[in-house]
Amino acid sequence: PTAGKPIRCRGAIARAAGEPLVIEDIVVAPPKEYEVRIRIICTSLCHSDIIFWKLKDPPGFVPRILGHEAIGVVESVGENVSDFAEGDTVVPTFVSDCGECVDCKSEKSNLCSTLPFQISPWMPRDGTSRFTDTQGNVLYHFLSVSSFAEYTVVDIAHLTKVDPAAPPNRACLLSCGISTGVGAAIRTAKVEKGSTVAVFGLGAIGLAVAEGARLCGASKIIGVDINLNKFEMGKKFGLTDFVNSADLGGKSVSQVINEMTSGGADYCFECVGMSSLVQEAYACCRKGWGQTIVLGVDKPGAQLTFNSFDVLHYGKIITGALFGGLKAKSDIPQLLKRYTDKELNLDDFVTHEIGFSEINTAFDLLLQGISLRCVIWM
Ligand code: CXF
Ligand code: ZN
Repeated sequence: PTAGKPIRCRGAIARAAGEPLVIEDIVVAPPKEYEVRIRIICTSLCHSDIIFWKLKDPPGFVPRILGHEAIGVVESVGENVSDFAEGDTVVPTFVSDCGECVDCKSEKSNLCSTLPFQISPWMPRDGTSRFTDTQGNVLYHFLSVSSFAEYTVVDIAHLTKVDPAAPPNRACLLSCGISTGVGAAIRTAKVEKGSTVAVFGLGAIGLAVAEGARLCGASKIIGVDINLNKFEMGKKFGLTDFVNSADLGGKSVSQVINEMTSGGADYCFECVGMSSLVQEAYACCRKGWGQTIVLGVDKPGAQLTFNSFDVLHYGKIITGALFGGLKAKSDIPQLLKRYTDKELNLDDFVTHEIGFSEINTAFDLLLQGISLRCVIWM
């Protein structure tokens, strides 16, 4: 009975940069063509939400509905939607996967060209909003998902159908962070059995890299962080060694890792978003075949510099990946199956679960480095 009509429901609105979200009634318009309206079951907080929540300007789009890691059920579909129907369980993603463009058809890329990744405050296809507050003011979207609301509208290219029997408080993690880390290890780097891996930054992304490397059979997985507690958490995801980067006795992290690995790790992953740490990672991946994979989100415009002779001489690879190089529509269901087959550890990422009305607590827990993932139930 709600199809085709606006839905009034609760949303957590970011009204000012860095200020607590406010839960208010919002109005969610019906989906337009190629769009689906979803009832969110649960969502979780990813560190990118915090980065954009704090941003003053540019772009500083407020008022806004943040959130981009979630799972939900299709409430209704717009015109030209044939692959989704009311009642389907779906995972939205900030990356699109149209399946038809040259990039989606290539095995070498996950960067869909039909709806290329952009940090836009609008719906990706027609550049308008589906949200208003009760005064009729437009609310901005976030990363094509906006899951901090009971209902949202998502483009079909940003939506993956999943097994409705899967536990939602686990499946939702595959919407962004855990897929990004696991994907970076298994798809972008293609870590081989017996490899040595160094992970810089042990938040959820770094620990998901460790988990991916563990699945690939890496023999040494070194975690670098300033918080020793993260090593304890990380053992459940395959971490074998720990380097406390705040206490190196005068050495650099790269020196320590070069010693631990007799000349450099096969794969280094930067999961903080700090250019100095990317340099360190690059300095301790092995000459000849070492790879450094950049996953951390730095400030817009941040630069990386390299010594040209080092690049020429050492033949190392440096690359990055959005969403771990995964294609959402095919890879999310596969990762979910690896979870239900008890191969992939998702359980230990969920350190906290709260109700929607307590959403600001999720921000506190992540900012203090206490949580990995806090699931927020609608
Ligand atoms: C990020 C990826 C890099 C740009 C900002 C958003 N995605 C999800 O957390
Ligand atoms: Zn994210």
